[in-house]
Amino acid sequence: MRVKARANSNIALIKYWGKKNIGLNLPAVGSISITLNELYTETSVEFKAGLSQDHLVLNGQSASAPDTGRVSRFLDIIRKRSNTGLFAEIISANNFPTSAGLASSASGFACLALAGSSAAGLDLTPVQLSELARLGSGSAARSIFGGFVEMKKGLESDGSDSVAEQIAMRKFWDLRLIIAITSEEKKKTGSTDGMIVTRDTSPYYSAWIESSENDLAEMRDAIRRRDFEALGELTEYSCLKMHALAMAAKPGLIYWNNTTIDLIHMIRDLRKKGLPVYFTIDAGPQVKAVCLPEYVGQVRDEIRKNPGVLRVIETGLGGDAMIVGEEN
Ligand code: 2P0
Repeated sequence: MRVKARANSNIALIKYWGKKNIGLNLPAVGSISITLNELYTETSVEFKAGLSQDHLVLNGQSASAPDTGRVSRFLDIIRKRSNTGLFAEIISANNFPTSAGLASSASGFACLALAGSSAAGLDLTPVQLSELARLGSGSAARSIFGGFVEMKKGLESDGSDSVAEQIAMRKFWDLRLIIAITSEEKKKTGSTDGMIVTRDTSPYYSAWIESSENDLAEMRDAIRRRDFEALGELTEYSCLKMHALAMAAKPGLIYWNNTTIDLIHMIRDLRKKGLPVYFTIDAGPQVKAVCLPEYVGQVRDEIRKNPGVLRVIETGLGGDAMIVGEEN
């Protein structure tokens, strides 16, 4: 059976950076994200007799060996759990730039976990899907769920409690994100490599780990109270703390370009002028402005004035990963 799924991307408000176990992909810290409605991956998977290897079509093209290898290793987990030896044909597409700091691995592996496990006949619960997705990419565990999501770092050595859970539904609080695309290039250092060099060399790593529980507790509380200012301040704080941590690695990781920095200053200036808007930035140069619905137009117009902004994507909060098609 060919199964097609859709999963939304997400953006962390409290960031994940660092792993305590590379093999099981266990995060060293928990994280809190919002799931994004307008950025998604759609993937269909069919395990087929007669294939001598997995075949991946990514965004309309036969995928590179490294991309196919990462997907194949992930499907090996599904093959083992479902006792199938068949290889698969995987067709996947993002509706946004791949590997440019827009969390394509988050929506990608969440989607592959759902489509792949269903195509293999496994009927997993959302929590089991989250655990499976985590093995593909840490942030993917969060993209199984819609709305406001917390990823737990977990205590078990086998990773069974290192899963995400929804902490509030999308309709609980209508937040908007305006994403400024400042580059469509693939980033130079992927997140996994960046996290390893940070853990091994950044002198701020232990402080990052120690302070994370407090950040998570404060963000949970800000969401519960629907306190936008508290959410925004914490979001910028966690973003800058993560980038400072990574910049202090050897060699230092700099994911930003000039426009990224211009937009940071611009967003803070807008706030001084009374516009409630905050930024966050992942392991890439795109700037994501968080605001309430009534300010979307003003924030978008201001961001567009910067000549380094290639285009802008607006989104609200999205829902759970879901199956969108099945055929025999
Ligand atoms: C996050 N990022 O919390 C953080 C903030 C980027 C910056 O999770 O190695 O692709 O596959 O577990 O999930 C991006 O890293 O890393 C990420 P892996 P992932 O969203």
